[in-house]
Amino acid sequence: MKKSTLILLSSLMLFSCIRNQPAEQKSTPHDEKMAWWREARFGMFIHWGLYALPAGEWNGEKIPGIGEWIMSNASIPVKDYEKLAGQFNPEKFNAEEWVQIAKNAGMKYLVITSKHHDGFAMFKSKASRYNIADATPFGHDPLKELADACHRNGIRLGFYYSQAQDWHEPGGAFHGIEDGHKHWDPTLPREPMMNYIENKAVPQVKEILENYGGLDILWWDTPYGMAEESAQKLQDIVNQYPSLITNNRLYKPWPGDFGTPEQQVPPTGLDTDWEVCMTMNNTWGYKSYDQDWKSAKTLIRMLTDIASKGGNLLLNVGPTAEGLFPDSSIVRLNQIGMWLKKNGQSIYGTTASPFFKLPWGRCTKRVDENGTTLYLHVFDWPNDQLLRVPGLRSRVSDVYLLSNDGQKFAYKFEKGDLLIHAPNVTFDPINTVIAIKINGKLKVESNMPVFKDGLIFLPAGFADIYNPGYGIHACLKGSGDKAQVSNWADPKVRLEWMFSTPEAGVYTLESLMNIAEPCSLNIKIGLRSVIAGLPSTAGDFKTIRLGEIEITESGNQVISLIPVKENWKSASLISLKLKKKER
Ligand code: H79
Repeated sequence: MKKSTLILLSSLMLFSCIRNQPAEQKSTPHDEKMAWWREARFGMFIHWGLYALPAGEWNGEKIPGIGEWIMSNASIPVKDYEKLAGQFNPEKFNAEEWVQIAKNAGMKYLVITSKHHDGFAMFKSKASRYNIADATPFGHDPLKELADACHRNGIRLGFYYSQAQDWHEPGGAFHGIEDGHKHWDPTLPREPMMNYIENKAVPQVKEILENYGGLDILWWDTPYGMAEESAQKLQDIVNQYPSLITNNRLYKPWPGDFGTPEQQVPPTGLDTDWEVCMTMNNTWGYKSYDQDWKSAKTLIRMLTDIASKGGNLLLNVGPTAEGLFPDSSIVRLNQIGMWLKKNGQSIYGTTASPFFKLPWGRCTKRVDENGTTLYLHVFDWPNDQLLRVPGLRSRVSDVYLLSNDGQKFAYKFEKGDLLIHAPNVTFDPINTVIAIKINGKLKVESNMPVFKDGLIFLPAGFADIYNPGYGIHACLKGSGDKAQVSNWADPKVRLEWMFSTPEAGVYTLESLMNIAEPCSLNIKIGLRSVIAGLPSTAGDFKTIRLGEIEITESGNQVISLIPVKENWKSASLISLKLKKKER
């Protein structure tokens, strides 16, 4: 073996799936504040407001887009939208029931919209009469009951507060304000945003932090038009609550306590704490006719995927104007809860996977005074009775089914991999969790693709798929050798692979792809890039030559495939190969 290859291999030993996992070091005050949140892993988002009444329809017309945006999307005049308050009477609202559903789903915290962009406060407010206690026949404060129910049940509580957008106020922001657009309602006079910040946002934020027995989370959103000075006024209030956790959406450059990927799961972990917020259908606020529900399988695997990357999932429910959760939401929450009752130990309080990629599923880990446990989340149960755990270089003392520790699995080590004997029974078709007790120190050698036999082979299953929050999502279909990136229809979607090569030089690129119509891809490694023209493959997978590219330095690399948006239609991809060109 060449010396360079040796150096490369040893540096790979430390390279895991998480690009920047926080080191397990002494805990800081920040760590102490975040401890419960990191342990929790799974929370409920609730979007509830006046928009639940129109439920996605205005004047008999179905309004496209997310339901809580109906006022903006349908350009509803402020005075017309206000009238909804007169009809809002959620008599079936039962705080205890909501909290029980969340708790039973295995959720540890709840974040509810105290005021969304429409400007209507769902709590009793002295700062503005446009609130549920003063402006509706319901006439009292449901968030007070919800807070009490959370406290009774040991569920942590957060409020969402739209600090910048407020479509009801002369000084509130709206979509387009930064580009100089006008509010859709010309009868709403304009005022400086600071008036709104000082007279409504600041007093209301004081109210919610004071009146509910202490919030655990304050969830800001869409900082359109926010000046730093405005943000600072709100931050000054937050600073009086040292245990309060806030997100990164108060003011654009400010990181807050956690990052907030919305409607998308990042392909790898992030440097900071982070929480994916996600809907079960395609809307946050209730829309009567949105029946495009994600399955329990998708949601359980999503929670697992997020945990394996070190993040939290905040999963949304949009209650009706009567105060009920949609049945389809309840059914899914129940199924997730049943899975978590058996397998929760593999999610709560776990940290990110030490593996680069696992072709059959995901991994989470727990390091505590009892040592290290790896939880293998098997999405695709092997049909050759062999589950390969790549590069596990630790001693193992036990391998068993998490939901039944009497079910042990035989195992052996072979060529640096751990092989687990998987019987011909699929224990859980959604996600079977196998626990591995590590004896001593955890050591994993990365299975990141490397230069071998003159080429670098990058399978679809090893790709990082960067999906946009709002747009068409590409996904991995199938598993193992048959895995393909499919539904790659949105040009905002890019694919990346990490790999390593000890050999700088010129490489030719080819890919096994199925391409609907002629289009082009921008391919980048480091500072080099090429544009590849792709022919149509007439409905089949074909090997396509993508040209050549220079790798200027040996070592770890990232290759990106970025659609050229002008002519992008749709493609699927099975693999990418880089072959070293002999000179
Ligand atoms: O509260 C939920 C959403 O209402 C809020 N954040 C989550 C947690 C949110 N605000 N904006 N967005 C999400 C995404 C923005 C979508 C947009 Fe558009 C698409 C802005 C422009 C195009 C919606 C549709 C506004 C105009 C058209």
